[in-house]
Amino acid sequence: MNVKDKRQGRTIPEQEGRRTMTKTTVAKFGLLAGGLVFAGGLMFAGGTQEEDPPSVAQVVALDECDPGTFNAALGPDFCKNVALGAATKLTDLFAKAKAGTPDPGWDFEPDTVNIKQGATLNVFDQGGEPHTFTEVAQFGGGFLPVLNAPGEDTVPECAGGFSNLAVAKTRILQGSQRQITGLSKGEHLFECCIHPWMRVKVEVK
Ligand SMILES: [Cu+2]
Repeated sequence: MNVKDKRQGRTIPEQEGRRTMTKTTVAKFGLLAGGLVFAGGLMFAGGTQEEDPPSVAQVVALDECDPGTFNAALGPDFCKNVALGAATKLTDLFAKAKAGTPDPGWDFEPDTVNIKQGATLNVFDQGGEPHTFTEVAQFGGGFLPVLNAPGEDTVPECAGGFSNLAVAKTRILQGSQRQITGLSKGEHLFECCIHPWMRVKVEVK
């Protein structure tokens, strides 16, 4: 991800850069994959010259937050439940996490994603509250100790919570999506830094 930031950091305002970086990164990575021989000519043509456009894989974030109890504690409109009748109260969510049996209604689906190098991962928050989709070296605890399993420490990638810009950039608000591009071949682990039992393993071939 740092590569993208460096590539985009030159002239584009930071906010805009963040929004546009996925598209341009796809284009650039695609071009690199397509062959550097033609790079000079293709650079101005954008990403449309690829013979096989990168495929897109979908991941959805789900939850069953209860608006009454969540919003009383976390602010109005924090939770917009879309689970049609299924709802977990905030205190129940805490209790289940503390017991080491976190609520399965908070979930990324699918749990494992297989993509080819160059493909785009679209992560859509179809739940009622915010999540993060954060790459981690190893699965572990998020930045809210109250939601971590017993004895589970915060992983370095989640440390600091949203006051850490690197974590904040991985946040996905309800009803919005985040695109992940440029993943190298091999295994990548992603988790939610708020609800750390929400985990996805991405295999890039
Ligand atoms: Cu979450």
